Amino acid sequence: MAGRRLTQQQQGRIQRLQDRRRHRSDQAIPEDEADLGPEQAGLAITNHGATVMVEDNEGRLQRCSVRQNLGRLACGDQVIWQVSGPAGGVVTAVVERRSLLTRPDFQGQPRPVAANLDAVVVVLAPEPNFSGDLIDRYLVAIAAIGVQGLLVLNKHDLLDEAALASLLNRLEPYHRMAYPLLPVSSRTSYGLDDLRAWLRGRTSLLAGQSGVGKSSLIKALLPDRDIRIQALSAATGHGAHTTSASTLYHLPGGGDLIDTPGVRSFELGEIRLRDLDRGFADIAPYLGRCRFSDCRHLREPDCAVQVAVKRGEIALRRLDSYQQLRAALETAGKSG
Ligand SMILES: Nc1nc2c(ncn2[C@@H]2O[C@H](COP(=O)(O)OP(=O)(O)O)[C@@H](O)[C@H]2O)c(=O)[nH]1
Ligand SMILES: [Mg+2]
Ligand SMILES: [Zn+2]
Repeated sequence: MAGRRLTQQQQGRIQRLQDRRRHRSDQAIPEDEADLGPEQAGLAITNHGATVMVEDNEGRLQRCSVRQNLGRLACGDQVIWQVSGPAGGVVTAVVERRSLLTRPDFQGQPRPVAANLDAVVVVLAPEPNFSGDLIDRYLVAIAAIGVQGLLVLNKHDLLDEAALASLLNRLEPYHRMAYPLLPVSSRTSYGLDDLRAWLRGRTSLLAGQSGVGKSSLIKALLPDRDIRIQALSAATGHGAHTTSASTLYHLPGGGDLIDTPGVRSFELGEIRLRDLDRGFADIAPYLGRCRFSDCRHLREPDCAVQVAVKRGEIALRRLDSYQQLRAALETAGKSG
């Protein structure tokens, strides 16, 4: 699918190039259009509006402009680029994205942030404490963009056995839904090898409340991040600006980590009512089994969801959270 679309785009471009060459003798052609190098694959590492840093197949950074018709690129985009001069190139095509995280811009329009993600790591900690509702919202948002969710419980070093057991008990509904849960400590490095193993072979980003330790984890996972930032700053000429833009890093043990400073606590965003069930894999199997097709699972007779709660198959807290989110989405008019 992705290949076919790209091929069509490429065919279109080749056709246009040939047309231009035919007219070359009698028409002025912009220099960058006429003298492009061969098409090469690359990976968008970071995006500064008009300029995108593309990593080429040899791992070198190429400063590229972007063809206007491509729209805004996201960090993690796989691109086709062509050398357009001594100092860089131009991105001429974007491979179809397998997933896309967007964030509303100042006009409320969705702006691409991270493309081709495989997973979002939700970082939790005993301090600041987390609410189940917050986790549920993250998981709905994660399910809506079609990527995997991983729960990481950071600051393991602050927990004695009883406190850890109590937190794990609170997280039990997620464990039942087969979300992996990794207790770690960026301070003592406890569990970090397990986290590295999980991240290997995936493109991930870290999300979570302020103060849970995301920056500390990124530091632990990416020992040469500062060197990379310096290289990016030098290559873009944007100086320290790079640190505030979403950036893709290669993890030393394999896998990629996209650092998105602005969206670490991303909220519901583009979520619609129909996304809700995907984020509630514990409740979804019972929906549609109630006596009334428009059952709201409150006090209706023969409600399959309420029966499942009574049997302990659905945690009551999860149903409350589902009802709250549903009401919020209906109020916001996102019933589509
Ligand atoms: N005890 C303990 N503190 C941690 C750990 N990881 C981070 N912290 C502390 O938690 C605070 C917030 O960390 P930070 O990485 O800035 O969190 P962020 O806001 O999610 O990026 C800092 O004071 C860190 O030193 C950990 O594993 N154990
Ligand atoms: Mg931070
Ligand atoms: Zn019902």
